[in-house]
Amino acid sequence: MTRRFEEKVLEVYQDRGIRELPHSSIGQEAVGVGACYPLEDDDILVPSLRTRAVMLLRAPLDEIVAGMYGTRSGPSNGRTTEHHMGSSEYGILGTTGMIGAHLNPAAGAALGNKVLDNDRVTVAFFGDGASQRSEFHSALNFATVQELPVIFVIENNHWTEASPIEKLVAVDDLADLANHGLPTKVIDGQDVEEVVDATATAAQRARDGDGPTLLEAKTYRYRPHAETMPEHRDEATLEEWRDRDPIELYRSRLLEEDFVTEDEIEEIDRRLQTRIDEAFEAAETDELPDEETMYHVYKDTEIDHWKGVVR
Ligand SMILES: Cc1ncc(C[n+]2csc(CCOP(=O)(O)OP(=O)(O)O)c2C)c(N)n1
Ligand SMILES: [Mg+2]
Repeated sequence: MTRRFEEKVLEVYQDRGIRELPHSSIGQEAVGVGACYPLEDDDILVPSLRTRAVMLLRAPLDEIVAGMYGTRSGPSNGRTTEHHMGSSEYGILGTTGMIGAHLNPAAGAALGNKVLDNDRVTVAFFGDGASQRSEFHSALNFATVQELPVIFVIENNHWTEASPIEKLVAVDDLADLANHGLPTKVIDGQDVEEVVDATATAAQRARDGDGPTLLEAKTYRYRPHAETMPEHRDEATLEEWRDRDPIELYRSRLLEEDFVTEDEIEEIDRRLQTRIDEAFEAAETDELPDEETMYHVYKDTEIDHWKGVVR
């Protein structure tokens, strides 16, 4: 679903534009999907700028696409696009434009659930770039000291916009930066089952009251940082990662194990494509929000200026 959805986003963006600037997660889907799969419906999810799978898992497709178009049926009724979207209804804490700023709120959500003595786990996703922010350390330290039910998942796609992570840190594994006394595990982010297993173990630990875990999932994005940005990475490395495509890997495994047939996979694909196409059609005709929607968002909002944003 995540792959087909993102392909559609790119197609529409290149063809006629949408309000949101796509930051594609193509290539990284197994991290978000795998980490959410073993969770309960009322666990709290805190996505990174790129964890597209989180919204797709929890929110109705029509609402997500409306969010991308900035129209009134989106979860924030047009106040923000899906890129930084949250929804208390769907148990998703929205992130902000500040990389890493969602990590302390994630620990806060986990503290809340601990105080309420419920069984809910919080899972926070963030990139390798966000691991360079001070929030990484304050959130991990606080969560460890307080034994909070939270899982931190680094989506290490090896690049922070235009900077390779190897130029930013002197360690091979970012997990080695997390010297805060919590368990850490480096996992293959292209292997969805490995992500599921690691998250299931971390979730159990959190529910047992034993505290947080940090998972570092090694992965790669196939697209540039965002659609308007230049490509800084070399084609050979990209090709190596494409050879370990998470969806192809899992598809081959399922076929080898006779778990599904080619026909069944094609049928699933067709069904998804139809649902996605319908959601985009609905968003094309959805209305933009009323002017009042913008009140109390920005001080002294220039409504005319806002209207001038190209759809
Ligand atoms: C504090 C801060 N610095 C810089 C930026 C600009 N910026 C937006 S995304 C990004 C890269 C983030 O890299 P990473 O955390 O690895 O996530 P990825 O884009 O690779 O998924 C940067 C530098 C920002 N949004 N916030
Ligand atoms: Mg990155």
